[in-house]
Amino acid sequence: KESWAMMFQRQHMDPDGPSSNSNYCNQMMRRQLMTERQCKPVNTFIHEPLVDVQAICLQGNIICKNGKPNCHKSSSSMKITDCRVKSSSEYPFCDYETSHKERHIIVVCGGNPYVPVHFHASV
Ligand code: UMF
Repeated sequence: KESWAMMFQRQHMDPDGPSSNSNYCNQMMRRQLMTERQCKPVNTFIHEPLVDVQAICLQGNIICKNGKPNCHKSSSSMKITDCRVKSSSEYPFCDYETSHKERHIIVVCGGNPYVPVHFHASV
């Protein structure tokens, strides 16, 4: 069974990316199985080494939007790509807008070892 930590890696880690084309999100959202039951509306891929993303769980502890204390903000900005489904997209033909950014990211950490389990936001 897929753990929360594995699910985070599948949905949010692309350390070797992004491939330079504007179809990035259309390809990656499908390849990483986020278009199976519906088109997942918003999803961020992180283009940094996994160890650097895991280290965020040891950095700045902040309160999450839901009031829980286990959100962590990266001390440095990270290369990310935001995928947002277009309003014209119609399942099963999921069509995404691709935007490459450099932002601090906020992840939710959990488990033992204490690792990223959800992507919360970029700021
Ligand atoms: N989400 C992102 O990937 N990036 C954002 O900037 C904002 C949101 O909050 C619900 C879902 O929205 C999260 O799913 C996250 F993937 C996405 O599976 P997750 O990580 O909890």
